[in-house]
Amino acid sequence: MRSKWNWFKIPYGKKLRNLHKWNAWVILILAITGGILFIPSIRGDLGWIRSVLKEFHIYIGFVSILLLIMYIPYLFKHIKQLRKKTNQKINLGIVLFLIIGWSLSGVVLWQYRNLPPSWTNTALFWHDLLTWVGIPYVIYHSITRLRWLNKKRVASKKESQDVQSNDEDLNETDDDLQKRIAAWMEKSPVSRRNFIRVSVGTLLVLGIGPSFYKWMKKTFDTGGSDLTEFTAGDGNRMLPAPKPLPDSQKVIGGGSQGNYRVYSVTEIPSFSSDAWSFTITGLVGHKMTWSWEQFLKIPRKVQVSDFHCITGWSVYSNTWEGIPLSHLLDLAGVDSKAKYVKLYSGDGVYTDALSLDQARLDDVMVAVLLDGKPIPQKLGGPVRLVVPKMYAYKSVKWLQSIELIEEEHLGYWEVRGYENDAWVKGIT
Ligand SMILES: Nc1nc2c(c(=O)[nH]1)N[C@H]1C(S)=C(S)[C@@H](COP(=O)(O)O)O[C@H]1N2
Ligand SMILES: [Mo]
Repeated sequence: MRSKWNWFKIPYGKKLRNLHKWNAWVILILAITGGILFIPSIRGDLGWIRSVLKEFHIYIGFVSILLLIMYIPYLFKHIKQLRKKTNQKINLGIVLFLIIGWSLSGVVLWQYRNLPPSWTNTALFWHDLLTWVGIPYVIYHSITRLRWLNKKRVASKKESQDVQSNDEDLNETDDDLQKRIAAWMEKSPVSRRNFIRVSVGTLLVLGIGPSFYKWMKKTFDTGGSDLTEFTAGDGNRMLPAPKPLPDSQKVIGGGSQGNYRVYSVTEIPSFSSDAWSFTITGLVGHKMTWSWEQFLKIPRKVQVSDFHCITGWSVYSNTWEGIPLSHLLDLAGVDSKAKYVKLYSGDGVYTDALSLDQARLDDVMVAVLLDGKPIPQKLGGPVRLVVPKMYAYKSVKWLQSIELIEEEHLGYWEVRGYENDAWVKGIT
């Protein structure tokens, strides 16, 4: 190939067609990768692939922004040209709104480490909402504008004017199938087209509507109603039930604001008090093991704190009741050689670690109750760690064992690309 490809020398119409085609591919890739990243139940199965997928999604997101920038010089000409085509103008407006919204919120989510949670919360909301609305719209747009559906219309238009709109561009291969379709469309093109539009629209609404509704309900319900549901359907059998302290009983935080997304890298484990124990081992004066009954006798405290996941969601004003981690460390007596606190989940897979200084922060808690109720299985009960000033991947669910160690340990997600430094920006 001798001739150099030069974007600026391509005719306007072809430029728009190219941009449209590339944009379609980019959105398809973003929809697929984003969809996979969104599904909580496959986080564990994905493992490190998740981190790579997320990075890939971000790169492709930048490609999408680049295409938007490449389009801007032609925006006004394009709008002018669509003067009388109201539907296409509306479509253009919707698509631009979607792409700009996805881009802005995406950049904020990408920069989460440098921004306070309120920003990422808002960005995640818009990123999700635009996806719930935008992807069905894009699917509808792609199906109802398939070439053969518009064949007749385009063909008749062609006589009088040049066809500028890229997706109406006609590919004139006359194979049998196309002929048959053309004949079929000939009979009653408009009603058939409408029939297909209505069918596609209905299928999309029926297929995506329920999940969208669920998402809306979760998002706009700030009462933490999932907590009630999780508690009611709890699979843990921990007896006796822990008795809440007065502050916990009163739920002094006023009840959790927002909903947890239930994450687990394994199947959600369930526990029974017969088989459950809590241990502290490693570089300690006395190794400790508690049964559930013994564990409940250790004095607890109540705190109200917020909970932030790096993916952009937060749950505010949780009333936790539990044992300050520093108190447990004192009971075991930390050896002078010990530098880190390694945390083991009862799921047998998930671990994380804190430095001794971090572990001794006064809001780092081995929690047993949330909003006055035993922590349900899905949220890490019977016992989970909470580290309010750090991103929630440090808050190990189903915590059952603590080991004091000398060398640094990288936790489950840290090995798979998350920063070991998990401080949340903008909170103290
Ligand atoms: N054992 C275990 N603990 C875990 C996780 C996990 O997958 N397994 N996920 C972490 C992450 S990334 C987050 S955001 C929170 C989620 O807590 P939730 O499932 O109660 O919402 O738990 C953290 N602790
Ligand atoms: Mo997370």
